[in-house]
Amino acid sequence: MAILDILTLPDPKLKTKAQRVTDFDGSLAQLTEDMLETMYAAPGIGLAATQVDVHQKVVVMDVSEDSDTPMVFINPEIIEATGSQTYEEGCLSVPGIYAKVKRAEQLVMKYQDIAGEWHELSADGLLAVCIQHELDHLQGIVFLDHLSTLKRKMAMKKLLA
Ligand code: GNR
Ligand code: NI
Repeated sequence: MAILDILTLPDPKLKTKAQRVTDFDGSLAQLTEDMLETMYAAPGIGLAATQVDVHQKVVVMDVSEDSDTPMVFINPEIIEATGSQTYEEGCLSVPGIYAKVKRAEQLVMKYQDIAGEWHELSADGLLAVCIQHELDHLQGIVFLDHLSTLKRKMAMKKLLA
């Protein structure tokens, strides 16, 4: 187990698009363990591999109240999204900045587990917010990219102050 360094803005590596995972081997299992340890230590409720400078489609999450429900999603894809909700988001890669972001309320995601088996998960509320936030990271998108130009500029100014 190891705690990994988390990239923060304005690091351009956060804009990298992740590649599909093709090898379901021991190094993938090791990566997900290290990502979970890093997420819990931060502390955060989700972490995308992009944030630890690994540009593969790997996400870990735990949105449970007691932080005792780790989830690992490999090659996740949202296949249905409906409704809308607004939630005040933060991000370990954008420390100290919080802003309301509008996203889908319900979604269905397909993903592989670390053995390569496919699953489907229906999500709403905070879990759906977190899934959309993490899948954005895999595409090189951070939550500030959902804000108006003015709000994004104000956030960047605060971040760099
Ligand atoms: O820890 C986190 N909290 C959070 C709160 C609201 C919406 C999204 C998140 S994810 C964030 C951890 C993180 O940066 N994941 O990429
Ligand atoms: Ni984030």
